[in-house]
Amino acid sequence: MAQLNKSLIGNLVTVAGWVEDIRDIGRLVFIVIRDTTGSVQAIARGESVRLAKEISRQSSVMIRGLLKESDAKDFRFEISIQDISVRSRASYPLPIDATGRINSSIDKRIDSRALDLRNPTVSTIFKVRALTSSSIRENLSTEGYLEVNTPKIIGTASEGGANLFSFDYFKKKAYLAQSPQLYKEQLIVSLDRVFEIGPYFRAEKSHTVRHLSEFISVDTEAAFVDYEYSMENLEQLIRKVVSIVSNQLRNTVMFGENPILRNNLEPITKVTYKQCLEHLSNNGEKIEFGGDLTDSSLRILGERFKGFYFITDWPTKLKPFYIQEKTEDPEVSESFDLQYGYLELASGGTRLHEKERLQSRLEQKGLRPRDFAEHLKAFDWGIPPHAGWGLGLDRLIMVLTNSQNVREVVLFPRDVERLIP
Ligand code: AMO
Repeated sequence: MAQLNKSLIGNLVTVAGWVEDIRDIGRLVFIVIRDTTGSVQAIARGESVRLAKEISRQSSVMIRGLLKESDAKDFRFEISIQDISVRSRASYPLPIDATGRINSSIDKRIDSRALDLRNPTVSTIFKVRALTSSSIRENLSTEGYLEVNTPKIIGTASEGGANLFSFDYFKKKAYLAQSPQLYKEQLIVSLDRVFEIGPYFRAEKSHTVRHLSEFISVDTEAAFVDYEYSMENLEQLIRKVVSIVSNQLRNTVMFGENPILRNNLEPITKVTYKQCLEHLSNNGEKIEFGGDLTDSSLRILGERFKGFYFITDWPTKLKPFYIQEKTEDPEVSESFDLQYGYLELASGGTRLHEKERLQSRLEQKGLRPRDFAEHLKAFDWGIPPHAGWGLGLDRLIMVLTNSQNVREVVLFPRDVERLIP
């Protein structure tokens, strides 16, 4: 409906869309027609009443009529109908109420996702998602990062660990990539700064509101920098994205309901892992140094540090083999996670770039250096010191749209239970 404007008032216009609502009051029929850009009210009188009464909600129609200014509070314009043609009839009963007035469970909605997207509150989430991706692209490109695409079908486990999907690939065993980690590091031999936005796959049997089997990650890697730079770079990106999204959503319901869009972002606090343990211990949750932060402990931390915060300096043994330890305290690593309340949004760090140290770290982690020979050879080619991060796009969109379940922000989510639609 974006094409309708004041200059067209008094003219015959044609609009196409779906019928969101019909109110039949006898001699008049009010029809609300919507497309992805908005809605308009059309009124059938006289001859067109008979045609209007036959239309079912959610059918696709084309309407021709005279454009007027509307007195109704929800509409700028109305169309006095001269002609209606039904282009595709919606057959009843429909599986869900696409206006969202009658609530359906997230599962039922995803089963009929294409129809669910006719609800403007739902489609707005995906507009935010598209805007977030494009502003991330634009910002990283401006910062000198080159967009790359690394393979998703891989021959060896990317980071070690057991959570990989494997399949037969022309009689060889292949895997779906769990992250672009090894490739993005190898590219640092020559490309200086790279980023990728792509799908990754994790065969984790997690039944939670934040885990998917297929998720989108934004990954960066940069040469001659360390984790302090990486955190700063991620913070700047988050600030830009939040400001772009809040400007765009200023006039929508979603804006009013979301504290991060309404308030100016404070500088993002940094808390070390050790400080987190102290806070947890003061709140009755005792974790020894080296223990992972459990779901319940992250919830306690999320209460203390509202909004975005970094947890830095994780124990080396908790982090993957490629993360560099601190020279002055090798038990602690140059690493960070970006949190939003209890939710982990990103992780990153300074990488090991010396081959011997990488090899011995692989061994310490119980991995075999020879399984990583393809990767390790790049470390003989003068690879610069480097650092980077991986940010879960789906989780960031949860935060930006104030959604409590990651499935809300993914068109066709894949999880332990779901493989269709
Ligand atoms: P990590 O494994 O922490 O780090 O993943 C990075 C971010 O990706 C998101 N994420 C997920 N989102 C939804 N469902 C999942 N199953 C899932 N798994 C991860 C999270 C997480 O913070 N290679 C490192 C990154 C780096 O060091 O550059 C990595 O993959 O938001």
